Amino acid sequence: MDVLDDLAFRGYIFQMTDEDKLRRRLAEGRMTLYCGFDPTADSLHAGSLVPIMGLRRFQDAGHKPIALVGGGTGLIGDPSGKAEERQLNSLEVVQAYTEGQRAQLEKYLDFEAVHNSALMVSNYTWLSELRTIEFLRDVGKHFSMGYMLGKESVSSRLSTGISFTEFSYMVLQAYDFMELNREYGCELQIGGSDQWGNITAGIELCRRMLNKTVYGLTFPLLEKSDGTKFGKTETGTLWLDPEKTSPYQFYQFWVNAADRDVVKFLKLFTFLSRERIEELEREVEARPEKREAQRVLAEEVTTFIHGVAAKNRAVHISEALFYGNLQDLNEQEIEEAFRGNVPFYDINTPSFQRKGTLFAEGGVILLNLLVFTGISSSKRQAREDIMNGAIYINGERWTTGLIGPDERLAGKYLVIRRGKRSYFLVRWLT
Ligand code: 485
Repeated sequence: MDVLDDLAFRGYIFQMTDEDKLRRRLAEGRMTLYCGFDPTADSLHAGSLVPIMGLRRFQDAGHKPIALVGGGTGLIGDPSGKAEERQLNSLEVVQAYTEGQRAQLEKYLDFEAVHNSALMVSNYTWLSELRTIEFLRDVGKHFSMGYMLGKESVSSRLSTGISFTEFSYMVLQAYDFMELNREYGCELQIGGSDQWGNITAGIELCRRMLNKTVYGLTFPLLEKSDGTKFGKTETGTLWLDPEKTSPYQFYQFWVNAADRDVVKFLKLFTFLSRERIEELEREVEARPEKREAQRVLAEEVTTFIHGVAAKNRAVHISEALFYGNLQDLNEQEIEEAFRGNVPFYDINTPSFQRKGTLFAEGGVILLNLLVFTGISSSKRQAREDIMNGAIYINGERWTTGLIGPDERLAGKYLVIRRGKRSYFLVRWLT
């Protein structure tokens, strides 16, 4: 299928410059395109998925993608979509973020393809070499005040305030497009809809300074059917770095997609064929309770981002938790499922042991464990919780006073549940 038709089917297109011309140009043969990512955090997040996968879809259709990391622009701060002036980060911080994002982006594009291998660049390379006088004379002359003030990113900030630093941002991004056109023949820039102003500024600059026709395409901003922001979990942002959001948490995010969102997500976030997606769409209609579409979505996205081994682990953890077979989990899986997700107690630390007597002949005294950890709010509450059968150890209801050492999962963990859904992780080493 034609790449633009495929992108349209998948909900990737918000705006394009001169669609007919772009279509004809794409049909003529390999095109080089780029998308820029500013290093404003140490990891990319769910919001970067559509742009990354967008580059990848163009590459799979035979075109050459450039991933640009904004080592230079990240030092300035894009006002697009921002209600307030940004806090500037230091050069060291931006450099560290740049390297982190570079390493992540490297995993998602093919840098070994014979004819259209991907490229990775940082605009610090050329922006840091610019000289003020030349820049203002040669580039600045092409931007009228009226044009710049007319951009949404600037006009929306005139009443609240915008520095010359952020005001100038669009010129730097425009300069990038020109640089990439000169250096690599890059003809298309893609990005989220908030980037339209910056992208068209670059198109304008290429026309004026190089007399070249180049193109722009933007993606819609994502919304969930319930109106909440896409890409947020209970604990915050859905990061692509497995240290910040574990593959299990990542998988859970997608498994929990609403029926009203899942088909849209399958189109945007998987490489499944149109036929397969339509088949899954019929599944959602006919048997929503089976959540087949959500499962396929979660497996596909998790595999693309974290690889097949991490995906298998996430599936295994999810099944063990769902059926209460915690014994099936190995040490790594227990940590991935719970650490950072639920309250964690290391009962072997001196500070914990100072709380009182925890160990007796034959194991840990459950009542004291519940009180010292705060899992139950008082001794009386702890007694009640145990008597009412509200306490589960490793998925089993626990009504006796002691927990023996053999109960430990992987020889070191106890997973405690109080009531229906409050989980706690206890590490017990000796
Ligand atoms: O030449 C360029 C230099 C920098 C950029 C693009 C081209 C980055 C761009 N100004 C930007 O700020 N992008 C955002 C970011 O990096 O977080 C987001 C956009 C989003 C999507 C994504 O980057 O808000 O719409 O384009 C890739």
